[in-house]
Amino acid sequence: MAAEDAKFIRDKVMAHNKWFEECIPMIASENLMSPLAKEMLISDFADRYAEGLPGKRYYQGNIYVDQVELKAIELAKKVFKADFADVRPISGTVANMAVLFAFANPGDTITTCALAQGAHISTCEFGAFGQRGVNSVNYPFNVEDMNLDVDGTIKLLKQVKPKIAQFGLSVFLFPPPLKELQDTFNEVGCLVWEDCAHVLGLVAGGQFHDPLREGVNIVSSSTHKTFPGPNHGMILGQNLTDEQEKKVQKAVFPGVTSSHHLHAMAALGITLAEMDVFGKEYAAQACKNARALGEALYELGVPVLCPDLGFTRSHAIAVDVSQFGGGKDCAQLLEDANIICNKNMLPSDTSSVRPSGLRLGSQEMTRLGMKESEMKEVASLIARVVKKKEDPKKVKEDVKELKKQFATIQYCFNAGEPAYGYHRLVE
Ligand code: DSN
Repeated sequence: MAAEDAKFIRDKVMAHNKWFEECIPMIASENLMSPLAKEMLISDFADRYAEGLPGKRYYQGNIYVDQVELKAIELAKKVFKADFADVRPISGTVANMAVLFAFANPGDTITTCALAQGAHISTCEFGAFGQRGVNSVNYPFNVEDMNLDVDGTIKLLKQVKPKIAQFGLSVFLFPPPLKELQDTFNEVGCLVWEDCAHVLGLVAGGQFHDPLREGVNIVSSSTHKTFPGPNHGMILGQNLTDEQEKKVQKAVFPGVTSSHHLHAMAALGITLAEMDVFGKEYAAQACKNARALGEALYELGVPVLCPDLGFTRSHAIAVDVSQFGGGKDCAQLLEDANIICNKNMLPSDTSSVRPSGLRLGSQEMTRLGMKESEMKEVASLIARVVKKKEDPKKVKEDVKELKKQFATIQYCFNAGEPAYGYHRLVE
């Protein structure tokens, strides 16, 4: 019966909520929204349409939607010190597609990072880039530093003269060497684009790097990874011509969206306002926590990449668990212990199904108030499962105990409210 089916779905969602309340989530691409931002998702904005730009819509009923969107654009420009912002893309990949539609034609060459080195799937041959028909050429990568080989990249850029030099990773441990490449960008005359999805919250808080001050013209992003907003997207611009800005706006609508998920756009606006106030403290702590997690795991005998470079400058670390059964098995054992992470390819891997790594992110537990000392406790729980092969069920009880102490959300206007559960619209 349909009612039973609906009940089934609701019960499963409730069970998921309860489970995550008892978990330590460490997936580097997820986060928790603030109560105020989450409230926007159940507002009437969720039921409405808006196409086009504020003041130039194709639907009536957008009086307040326009005001919210203009405020969100203003906040995005302020937080990222950007000349231009478009808050309508409904995801990071949709933002990437809009940039492609705006600036790349089939047959154009774009230089990108390679999938095996941690690039996002949308930049691959079989992803949005390939499907747009662009010719992607990968930068040489220095596995020791988990970063681009600067000399090789300069050589490549001069050789292939790309229309666009694109950057950004999903295992984003260190900032790309943009300053070192600046002269070459100028010589080649390419547009510089960075997909900042993983590090957007760090950039907002003045950590990791400052792409728009380092020669990047276009930032595309999702808004729910280190940036603790809704599942949504955004495009920022710097030093673009009016014509280029219009191209982006046209690519977003009607290129790759019609209406743009107004409730998520409002939640993005709230998160921008919160990051304007709390972003600096949150981003600094997320980076300190990731480094502390890396250090603690390393000391416990669990290999973490780049020990000589302090493991990471972002929220993420890459862990080599090849000697403990590989990423697939270790991620499953950790899930059995209520520690949620994902298996990940390391540069030497050829299989994405059975890779040797794990990717761990500190950002969500940072939002819940964990500091460096708790990262040591988390590292110890991970090592008990992965290295010592303790029964995950036993470790799970200790995970639950630790998580109980971190049940409220921080770095937002309603700090201290429960992180899980309902957020109703009330006066
Ligand atoms: N696939 C996501 C990640 O986890 O990195 C990014 O879209």
